[in-house]
Amino acid sequence: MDRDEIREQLRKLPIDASVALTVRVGLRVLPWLALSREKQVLARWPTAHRSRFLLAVLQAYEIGLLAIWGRNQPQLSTVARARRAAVTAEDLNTTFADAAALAAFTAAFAAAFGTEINAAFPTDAANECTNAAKVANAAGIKTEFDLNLENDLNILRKKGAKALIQSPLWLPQTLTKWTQQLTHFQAAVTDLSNGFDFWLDWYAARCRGDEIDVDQLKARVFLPEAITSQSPQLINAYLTSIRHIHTLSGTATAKVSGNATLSHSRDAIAGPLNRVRTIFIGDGEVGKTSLIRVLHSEPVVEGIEPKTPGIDIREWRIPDTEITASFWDFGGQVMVHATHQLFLRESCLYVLLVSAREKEKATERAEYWLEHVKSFGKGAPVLIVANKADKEPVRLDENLLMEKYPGMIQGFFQLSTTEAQGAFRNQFGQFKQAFCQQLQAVGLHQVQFQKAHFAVLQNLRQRTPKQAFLTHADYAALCNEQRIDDHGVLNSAWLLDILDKLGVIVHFPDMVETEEYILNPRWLTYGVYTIMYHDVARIARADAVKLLGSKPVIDQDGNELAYPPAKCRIVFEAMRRYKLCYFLPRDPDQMIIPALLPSDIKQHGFNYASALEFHYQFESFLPRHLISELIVECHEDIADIDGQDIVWQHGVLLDNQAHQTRALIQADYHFRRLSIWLTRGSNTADLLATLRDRVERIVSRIDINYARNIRLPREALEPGSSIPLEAEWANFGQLIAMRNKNRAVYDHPSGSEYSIAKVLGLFERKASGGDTTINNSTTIINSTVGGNAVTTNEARDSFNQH
Ligand SMILES: Nc1nc2c(ncn2[C@@H]2O[C@H](COP(=O)(O)OP(=O)(O)OP(=O)(O)O)[C@@H](O)[C@H]2O)c(=O)[nH]1
Ligand SMILES: [Mg+2]
Repeated sequence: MDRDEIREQLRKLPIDASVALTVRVGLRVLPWLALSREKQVLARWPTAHRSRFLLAVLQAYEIGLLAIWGRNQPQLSTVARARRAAVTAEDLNTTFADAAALAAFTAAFAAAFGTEINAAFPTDAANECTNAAKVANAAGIKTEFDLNLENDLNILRKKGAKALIQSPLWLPQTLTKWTQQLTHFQAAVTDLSNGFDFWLDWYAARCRGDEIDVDQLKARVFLPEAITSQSPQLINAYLTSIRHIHTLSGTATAKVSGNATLSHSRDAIAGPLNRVRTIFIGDGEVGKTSLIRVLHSEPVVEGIEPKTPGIDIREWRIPDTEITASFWDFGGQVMVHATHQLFLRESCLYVLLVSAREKEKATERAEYWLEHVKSFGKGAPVLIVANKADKEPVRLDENLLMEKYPGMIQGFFQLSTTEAQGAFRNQFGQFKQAFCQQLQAVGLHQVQFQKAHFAVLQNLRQRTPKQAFLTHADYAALCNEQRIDDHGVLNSAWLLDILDKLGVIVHFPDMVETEEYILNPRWLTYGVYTIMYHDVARIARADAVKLLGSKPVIDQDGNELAYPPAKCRIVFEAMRRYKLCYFLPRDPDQMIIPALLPSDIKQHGFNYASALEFHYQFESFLPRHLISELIVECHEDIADIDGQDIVWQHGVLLDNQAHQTRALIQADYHFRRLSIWLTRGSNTADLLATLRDRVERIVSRIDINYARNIRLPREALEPGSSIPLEAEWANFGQLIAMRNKNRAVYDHPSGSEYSIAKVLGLFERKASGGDTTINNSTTIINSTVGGNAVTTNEARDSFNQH
């Protein structure tokens, strides 16, 4: 059958039929996937990527299958895009262009792009069928393939897409050569030894035409982020572990075939935890706590809500579901913005509140917080609430925000929490509906727990009222009891990470010094924020202990949180580890919290005129934690002038003995800039390299764009170039790109000319061992600046020119 014939047939059928047919033909040619000249299956794919590619193809089939059952789910398109993005364009052009992979991959993805399935899809489907037919032809099974294709179309016409997917893949009389090839395929897949047994069973079930369990299929397609970000081996282990999850009707499905066994199969029946986290953010007094009150049907009276000290945690059952949302209500005071990063997480729903202000201001504040979500929440979904609309309407530039944060914003709402049951009743109803929908969408991606995991969780919950801590040894014993190993893929460390993401415990993997996990997240948040809100930049340990123990604290479940002196160390350690504070080297009993230092500049007498100047210009916002963390990292070098440490909230003077150089660092939030001035000396470039390294490491944790600029020193002017009246700047990355292209002179737009070698000679560390500068970076990406290919670093440096 040729392409046009197939297309004509598909045109007469619902779109599902096209999806089902493409998935079927893809499945049929799967055993020929990436066949090398030596007839080795998978061998055409680079060894290092084989598992990843194979998993991508198999997951693509699953997306296609689910599209047949719930094609209009917007979440499915999101998942399809994410999986597609996991395979780079380069992979697709080279390795995936492989005929069998193409049939499998593109067809299944095209099928899943919900809204994009349109009248053209039967054509695409017909293309994939003919591609698959070519593979069949090359494999010498063309006649068999055609017979089955005819048969598929027959079933589609008579019984529809779902029936087709749940019928045997091959007519019995056509299973000759194919079975031989299947054996090769199975051997190649088993050789990968990355847990693909699961998929071989899965494939066997598709070949038999087993019934599709849609709930299970959903659980496999909507994987939690904590899983998708892992290796194919872990993803496969997870898929294996959820084979027996509860279906919605509550019965365990055990239609697994083959002889692969689960390590804990007899007690593996479990399901999702049914918990999602929502984070309420926004400036102080915009009404976050009030909105949470309204959702709990509590009255809101203007003027009586106290400031939220740090983070409050409350639970809320999503109406008509089994899912409980935990609301994390972040206090909006500026001094704790830097601290919030510790507790912002991915895979949450964010509710961002702004309140009535002039348009630019409200939009700017929304952007400020959206940058946080983008950076720390990895682009999680956000609902934007313009609150206090009873006073005056909040005017937000919605188009600008939608454009700047594509895919993140799921809705805008004008609300009044004081009038939520009055004049703004309808608006509140709309918000609540969208809110519940979004929570359920986040809930789709829940981790599916095994019974053993649930048992650990339950045990931890029972302990929480009595104790806020769990020793590492107790946790190990608990896992041991439930036969959760400390090795293997879904091990006790993995469980710990998941429990942290769910907000059940707080676990900082890097805090090896402490011997305990914190069972009650509130214990740590309350501890850290109590110290931050005390608003004293220098505090002795003993006083901090007194402060923490000064009044009883009750958590959301009514448990009293105790801060015995021995445990307070954990709060200090978390703050030190996460660079919220440092201890004075000359008096280690004194804790210094840079974010709480006075904001007035300290007198430092630094000579700007002769200094070299380098700065980071941030595109959207200067992260609050950057300067505090930098101060903590450099605290041993803080200059002491007349017995005074020269450090303040937004800046610091460093006296670096090792490099015999002074550096002044200052953050300017208005201009979104971090400036570094350096005294000149033989080691200036070394100190700059160290500082750059630190700054870039801190900001690399978040997804943010910046440019690196340098003030062009006059001594680097080319002979004959007139001395400019004002300071002139150049983009550091661009200068390096020019130097790498053997350009000698930089033409400043003002007309001045500078020697590139002289400029870079002052700012760059001489190339020797252990060099950390970027001048040897050669990665070329497909991006152009002014028509020239540039390196990744340079591309980032030039964001403001795009
Ligand atoms: N008129 C009016 N007042 C409101 C509204 N929502 C909240 N308020 C009042 O605004 C003040 C601040 O509200 P909160 O809910 O405490 O604000 P918040 O965002 O939690 O503040 P922080 O905890 O400091 O970050 C309180 O006095 C509320 O009563 C509203 O929609 N209209
Ligand atoms: Mg509050």
